[in-house]
Amino acid sequence: MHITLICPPWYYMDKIPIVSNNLGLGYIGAYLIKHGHVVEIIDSLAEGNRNIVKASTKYQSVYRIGLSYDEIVSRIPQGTDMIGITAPFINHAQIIRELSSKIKARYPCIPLVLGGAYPSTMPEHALLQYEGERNMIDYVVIGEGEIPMLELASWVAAEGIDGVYYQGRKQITTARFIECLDDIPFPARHLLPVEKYLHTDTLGRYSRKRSLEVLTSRGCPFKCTFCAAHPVFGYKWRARSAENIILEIKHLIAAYGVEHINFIDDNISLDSNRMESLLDQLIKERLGITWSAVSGLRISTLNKEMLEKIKESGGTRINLAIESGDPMILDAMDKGLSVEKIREIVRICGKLSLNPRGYLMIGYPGETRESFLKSVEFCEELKTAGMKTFILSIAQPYPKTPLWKMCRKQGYLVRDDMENVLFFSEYPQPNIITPEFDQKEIRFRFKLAQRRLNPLEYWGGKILPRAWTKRIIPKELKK
Ligand code: B12
Ligand code: SF4
Repeated sequence: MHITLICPPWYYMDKIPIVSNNLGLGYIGAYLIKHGHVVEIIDSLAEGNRNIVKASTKYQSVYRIGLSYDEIVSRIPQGTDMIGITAPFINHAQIIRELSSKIKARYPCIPLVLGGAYPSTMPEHALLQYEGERNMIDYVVIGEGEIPMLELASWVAAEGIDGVYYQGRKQITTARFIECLDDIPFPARHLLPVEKYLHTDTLGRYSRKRSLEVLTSRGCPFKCTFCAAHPVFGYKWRARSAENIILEIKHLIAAYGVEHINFIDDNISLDSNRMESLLDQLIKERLGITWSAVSGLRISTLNKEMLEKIKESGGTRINLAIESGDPMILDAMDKGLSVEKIREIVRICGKLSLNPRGYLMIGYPGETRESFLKSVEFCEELKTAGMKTFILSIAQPYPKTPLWKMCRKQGYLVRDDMENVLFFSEYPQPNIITPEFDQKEIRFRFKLAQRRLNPLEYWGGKILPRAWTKRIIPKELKK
């Protein structure tokens, strides 16, 4: 079969030429090619990331970044038998509707498959993209896409494929998880516009070093109440061997001259033996690269020996998932983390000059003014112990998470319209209000935390959202 995979345009709050490394499409493409299919990928985000236009969603103005829909449709190669679109976020729903309707208008008979975190989390919502009487999406894939996509391409009847949902199917199932990740090929980066990814990090910032993303494990056994990772990769942690990861890194160095690796795992250090083995090999092989773990390292998995190896192996920009400095809130989040452990790990990082950054969440249900201040004071203490800066966000209940279920039950949601809900929780736009706080109070707390913890990003009473991004906004976009 000839399959065309598409990364759609994105909505974003800032006017920045963002890219995605598209590892999801890369993995699916490589898997299909391994089994004899012909694959092409249209990365409309990276290819069109200078095409930034204002767009309106139900509650907020955003920017739409990427090629126009007509341009995407015109790039679909003749002879395509099946089209797959990735939708990594729930707020992609509107874009998916618009794009799929354009594709179906031109190619009504080509089956359209949708995968990613959005359909995995809200399959019914994702499937029912009507325009008049016509359904835009033929199949929705829930969970890992490699096996269902291969089976669809191999003409296996859809009713027999786990993780494939379509109109008329009664049961929603999740795709079979790939048990041995070493068995699947590396992402088909040769189909992607990799040159466009090399100098832009995951948040659209300029990266001096040639950098690419690598995924070394899937799944996470923890149940942090706010986390939306499980609908795609599940609770069972599956990991690639250190040898397999080193092979991929060597390939990236040889093929793309990569100097820095961004590991994007949910939980890269869960198994300390595997993590140490990976670090040992990075040290032994002297690959001359640096690396970071963008999603944050789980503090409970770290210790002094591991941190020393992280440093020696080229680990930079260490992000620590702290979330709160109040033990009561940490417990409410089911973080399984104590403030003593946080303190210990930050001190060691400080001594090793690892300059960690901490994730901090504001506005979790139960957070009173007192517990918020306790959290900020704790973070100030961490700054004196070696924490470089804090990445602040406002608690956002993503669908199907325990936090979302609880907020719904308690009537805490400002808007229960997950497609359109204010998605950009690092901005002061709270979607939770509780007896302890309203939206105004959360904005106040956010600004206060920003001023006390990140004074450089706070100026004259105004938060400078991503002041650093200005560095890479091209002149033509600064209108
Ligand atoms: C890197 C990352 C980012 C990067 C870039 C994302 C990207 N896609 O490149 C950045 C930093 C920009 C980012 C931003 C955000 N992110 Co993010 N991000 C991630 C992260 C850590 C890795 C994504 C990734 O590449 N995974 C690896 C690939 C292999 O997985 P995948 O893309 O899901 O693909 C698999 C399946 O989904 C499926 N599949 C995917 N596409 C397709 C297509 C077809 C046709 C098929 C059949 C199957 C299929 O098969 C693939 C292989 O098995 C994930 C966590 C995670 N574990 O995935 C969170 C995650 C996706 N992000 C999340 C969130 C919440 C956000 C933000 C909203 C955060 C914020 N507050 O601003 C923003 C949204 C930005 C926006 N414009 O809307 C949530 C998604 C929640 C949701 N349900 O929508 C996740 C799951 C994190 C979490 N634990 O909660 N993110
Ligand atoms: S936040 Fe991290 S540790 Fe917690 S469940 Fe999600 S991936 Fe696992």
